[in-house]
Amino acid sequence: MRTEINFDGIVGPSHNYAGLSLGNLASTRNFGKVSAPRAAALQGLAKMRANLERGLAQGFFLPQRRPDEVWLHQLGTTVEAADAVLRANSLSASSMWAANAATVSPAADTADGRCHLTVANLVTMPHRSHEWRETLVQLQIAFANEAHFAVHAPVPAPFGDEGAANHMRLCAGHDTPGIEVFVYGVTPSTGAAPYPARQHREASEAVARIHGLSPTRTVFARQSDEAIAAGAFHNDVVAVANERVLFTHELAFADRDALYAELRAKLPEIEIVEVPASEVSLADAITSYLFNAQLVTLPSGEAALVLPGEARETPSVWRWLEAHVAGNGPIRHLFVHDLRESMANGGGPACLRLRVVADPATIDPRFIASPEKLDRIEALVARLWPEHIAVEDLASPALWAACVEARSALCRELGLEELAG
Ligand code: SUG
Repeated sequence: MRTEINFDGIVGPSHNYAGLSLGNLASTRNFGKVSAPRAAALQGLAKMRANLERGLAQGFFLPQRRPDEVWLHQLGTTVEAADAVLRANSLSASSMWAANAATVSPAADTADGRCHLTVANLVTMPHRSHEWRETLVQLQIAFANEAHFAVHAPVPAPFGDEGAANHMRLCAGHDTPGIEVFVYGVTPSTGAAPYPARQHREASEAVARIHGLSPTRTVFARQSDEAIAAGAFHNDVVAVANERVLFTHELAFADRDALYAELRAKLPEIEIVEVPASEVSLADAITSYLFNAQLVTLPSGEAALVLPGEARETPSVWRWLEAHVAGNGPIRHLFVHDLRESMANGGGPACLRLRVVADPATIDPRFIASPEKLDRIEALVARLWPEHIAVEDLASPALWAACVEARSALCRELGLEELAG
């Protein structure tokens, strides 16, 4: 049976705070902080385990090989010879944020009745621009069954594509035809743009064509400049959708009235849950990652939000959530997780996962989680992931070797030797 599966990126052993993501306020603010890769990975695994226990289907992607020596070689250098910035760019564990791995259109939406996945090129940020190669390899293994899946290489530069983080799907049920909403940003042509718009309309349009989506069920919406300037470097920092529910901040979109009208025309049963700026400011929405929650449908049919601890610690946000759940709103349950390590780099619960609607039996089982498999991954992480990394450690050959070995050991543990090299 086709169901929604959340694939979480396992946090890699090189997780660190090198402050590489301009426009991502957490990344900039936490530059130079000592990271805790082992705790980071365990926090992510605990979220996966809890979602499994909630009756949700769960998969994972493996961390990528870091330092990325293939990329450094393409740049005519090595990890030893590279300057500190380039070296940090080769060492980021940013592939943990699986919402940026690809854009996924379920089989019910596409012309050929297969689930289509286009790997994101992530060209805007140097440290993320080299993720696509290994992502493509993993997706080609996980979704090799061509009767059910089509995995596409990234759209070419210069059109920036950041994947599912800027894509929402609204539908009556996960396996029924949906409305796919592609959200793009525009860097203003005049004046100083504080931050880059990372998702380009041209890339979104290309993905929609490649996936064979029906134009009548596809929507392109512009992100508000205000949201980008406030630190919403991806739309999933200010809006999230699941089935009939669009949960959004009032200031997420450039023309919200036109967007809501279009969505209501295409899916009359839509429920738009809008949080007004007068109750939760954009700044609070962004520091708390209220909208970067995973909005999921529990086996009971009720909707739940899987939130980061920061949401409970932000008074305006927690007040709004408690009032919503106490009232008649569509979100019935709140689950809070400590994801502090990923959050400090601007990655919340929803950043860490890629949603795929499919029959789990059609996917390579090595990427599917079970409690027993999570036990084994946790034990290996507890043994091999560095406890701490300071920015100065990024120059340490011993750290590079430890990161490569830890990741290879995980690949072998999961029977994915072909990724271990
Ligand atoms: O691309 N952070 C990521 C966070 C991605 C969050 N994903 C979603 N919103 N879906 C980014 O900005 C920080 C890395 C560093 O500074 O080393 C970073 O890449």
